[in-house]
Amino acid sequence: MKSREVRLVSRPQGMPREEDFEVAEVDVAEPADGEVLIRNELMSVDPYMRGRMSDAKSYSAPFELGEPMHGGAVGRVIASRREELEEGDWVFSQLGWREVARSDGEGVRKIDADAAPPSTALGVLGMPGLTAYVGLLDIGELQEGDTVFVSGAAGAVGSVAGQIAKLKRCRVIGSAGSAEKVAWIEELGFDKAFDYHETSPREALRGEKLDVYFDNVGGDHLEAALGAAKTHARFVECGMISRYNATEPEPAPRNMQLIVTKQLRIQGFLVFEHFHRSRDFFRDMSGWVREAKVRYRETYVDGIENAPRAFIGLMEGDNIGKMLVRLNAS
Ligand code: NAP
Ligand code: FER
Repeated sequence: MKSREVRLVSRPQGMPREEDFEVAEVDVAEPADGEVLIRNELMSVDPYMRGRMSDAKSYSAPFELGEPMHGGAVGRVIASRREELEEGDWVFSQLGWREVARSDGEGVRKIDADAAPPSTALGVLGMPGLTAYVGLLDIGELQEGDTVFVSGAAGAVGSVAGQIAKLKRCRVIGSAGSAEKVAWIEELGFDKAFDYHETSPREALRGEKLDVYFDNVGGDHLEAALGAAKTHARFVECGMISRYNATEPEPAPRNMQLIVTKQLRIQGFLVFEHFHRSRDFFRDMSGWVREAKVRYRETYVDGIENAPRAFIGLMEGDNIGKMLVRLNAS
């Protein structure tokens, strides 16, 4: 069977370019005993993949040049020689960036497509949602009535983090990169929202006293949050996307002494070490989504040939909510 896959062909310097990727057609063999074939319907592009495109030492191995990349995907079983999977089942796997995946079942998990749209397994009910949940509740130790600032607030993680904070009766401030994004997070109930291209984070946070900063951005946003933090505030260091494509060292934050004088707790975390919370997360978040207490949006790019563009678009802010690639648009 024919399938197309996306390979990394050169390690990006700065912002990735479409030439750093190639889309190749390959033959996929019939499944052997114990194997399964999956036709992916949707694949995820996520900021962490930028790290895997570099060969700097990290938590996990880099993508190999000339090999298909991988990442979260949902699809349907088209042939199975495994007990627990049947043709037609919806599954989640880490075998994204390809149309058809052949697998020995490792990391393949059935999903209930009647309970929630399969796309949500890549967003609000998947890794990004878990990141928001663990980050705010466990790392940030969110308390009712806290004042919380979320950067990257119209993205997959940030939009969920802000809504969890609203559910916990917090005052929530969010930053995002366009007027449309600001309008959306205001609609979600954020108490204050600003477009950081129009108003600097420092100006927007003037007069605010933060208990918690949920950082997705780093840089000037982090500097401004240090300035606006209360004594003993907690900083949840989830991501620093303003740095992921940088080629020069960062000039900011320039006010790190405030960590001492305000006795701040600044903690980074990776969701991979918090999968033990998946069950609690899934129970709570499914309920919140069902009751529309947490709302979500998804931005779709069609066709595997456009997956590199979708990834670059994610870095440039093209998405509202979760960025996904739809592989079999009819
Ligand atoms: P996302 O927010 O849905 O998409 C990325 C967004 O980042 C873009 O839409 C863009 O929105 C914003 N952005 C890009 N460059 C920026 C810049 N220079 N300054 C400010 N904003 C910029 O992605 P996500 O999957 O939800 O991830 C959000 C953050 O969480 C990332 O930092 C990611 O690395 C982190 N993360 C961490 C973990 C973990 O385990 N620690 C897990 C998942 C995600 P604008 O239009 O608003 O600029
Ligand atoms: C992310 C940014 C960085 C993320 C993970 C990392 C899961 C780090 C990964 C690594 O070092 O392997 O958004 O999300």
